[in-house]
Amino acid sequence: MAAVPGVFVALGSNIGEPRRQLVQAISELGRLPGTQVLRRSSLYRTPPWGELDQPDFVNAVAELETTLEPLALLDALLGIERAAGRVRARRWGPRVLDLDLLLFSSERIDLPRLQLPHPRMHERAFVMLPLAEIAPTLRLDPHGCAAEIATTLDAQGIVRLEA
Ligand code: PH2
Ligand code: MG
Ligand code: MG
Repeated sequence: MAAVPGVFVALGSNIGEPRRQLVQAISELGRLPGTQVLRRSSLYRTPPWGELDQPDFVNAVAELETTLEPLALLDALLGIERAAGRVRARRWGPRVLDLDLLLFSSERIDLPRLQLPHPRMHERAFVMLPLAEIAPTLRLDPHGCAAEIATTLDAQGIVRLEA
């Protein structure tokens, strides 16, 4: 089967050594079967969103191409999270590694464990800034393209770390 590009994964961490864990996770994404990392954004330090009483996060976005099916990729992401020592605790709480599937090419999926495109990505500056860096013209209809959406969001406190 041909590898599909346009598969975007958001990465986040705010426990341990977030930068090192994100770089490690990106290299593990590239070692998944049938999968290559095509682009990855800079790392961004971002204030916590949702639950404010926790450390700042480091966030990034990577674009993959993969021959994996969406649910197989989701399982592989959970496997990388687990291997990094992720324990599932509070919703929106602190985490060693969070890998969220944002888009799988033009696929639309509405399952309890996987909704694609990710239904809330366009509201979150910690996702849209790194996404707009690597895919500014990517359309997220009906919200517009990634670069336009990113400029409408509150980016206060977000710092782009070196690439
Ligand atoms: N992830 C959350 C909750 N809040 N805030 C930031 N800045 N970055 C995240 O990745 C993040 C968050 C739950 O996944
Ligand atoms: Mg998340
Ligand atoms: Mg997650």
